[in-house]
Amino acid sequence: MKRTATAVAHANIALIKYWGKADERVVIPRTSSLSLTLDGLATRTTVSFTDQQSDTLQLDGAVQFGEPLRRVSHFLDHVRQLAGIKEHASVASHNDGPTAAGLASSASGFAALAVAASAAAGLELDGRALSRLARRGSGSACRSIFGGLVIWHAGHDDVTSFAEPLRCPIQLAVLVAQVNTGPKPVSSRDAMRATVQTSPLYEAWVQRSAADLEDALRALRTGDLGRAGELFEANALGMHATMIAARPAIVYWQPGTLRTLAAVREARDAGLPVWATMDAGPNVKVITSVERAAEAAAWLSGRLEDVPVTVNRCGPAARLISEDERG
Ligand code: 2P0
Repeated sequence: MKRTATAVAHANIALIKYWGKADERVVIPRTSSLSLTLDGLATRTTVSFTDQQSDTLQLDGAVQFGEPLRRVSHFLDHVRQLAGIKEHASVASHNDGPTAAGLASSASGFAALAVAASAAAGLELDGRALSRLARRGSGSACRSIFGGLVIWHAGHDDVTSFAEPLRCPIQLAVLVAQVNTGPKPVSSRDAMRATVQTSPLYEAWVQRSAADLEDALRALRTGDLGRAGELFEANALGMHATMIAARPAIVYWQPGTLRTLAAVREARDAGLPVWATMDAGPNVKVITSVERAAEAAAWLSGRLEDVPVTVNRCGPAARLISEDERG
């Protein structure tokens, strides 16, 4: 058995969002979602099964205890069960971007962990099986197993809830406007649980999201970025409306968020093909076409001097890397 493996995976940004679980234990979502895997914001993770007494976790060089270690160890229990092994593992992970800032570090993190841990444990899993495995670590991670445009079928159990890549006739780019990259006040996991349990707007968003997904897929297939962009923005703002209506309210927005959203509307009024989306944090991601991405980033940077704007294109699938590539 190969005892050590290293994998790299990239963050993904949802275009039609995942927000709320039907089953918390194995992470089955209430809605299907659609995402774009990015070329930046990577996580590189090495897993080694050894004769040590317990699992260990290092994140960007810092030894982790408590909840982060518990979550990784719980995930490794499932890998051990699939592989029929008992050894504990040391896990060392490095993020390109900030951790837990609503920039999808758990997506790239658990996707890289799924690929590295399964290989180190001697499992040979195909893309679908890897996506199902990653999903148990963090829902959005199942989409980072694949590159480019990816759909996560909600399904109804562990077997039917998986991600798969889709062909995308439009070359999309995502600008990330970093309003604040500090850790978020409430984790996505806790925030979505509270929304499902207490928000009177949640069921309406779930129903609308199914229609948004169908309409967005049709718009992408026909090359209609304008229609797709409207749906992406509406779906994300609707998701935030469900959170704001939760009791107590979950408000990730900051003053810089509102300024950035206003700048995106102004850019659109000025003829740029830009639509905003947001995740569980104050940062704003802007969906545009690859052809207009540099122009849109320059326009937004001009308006938002204190908000750094980076350009991301479509990125690749999660993959194992060799000793030489580990750096
Ligand atoms: C998404 N987000 O579709 C949505 C939009 C944030 C807002 O998936 O509890 O870290 O580990 O399954 O995957 C963030 O949620 O949550 C997320 P868990 P996860 O990208």
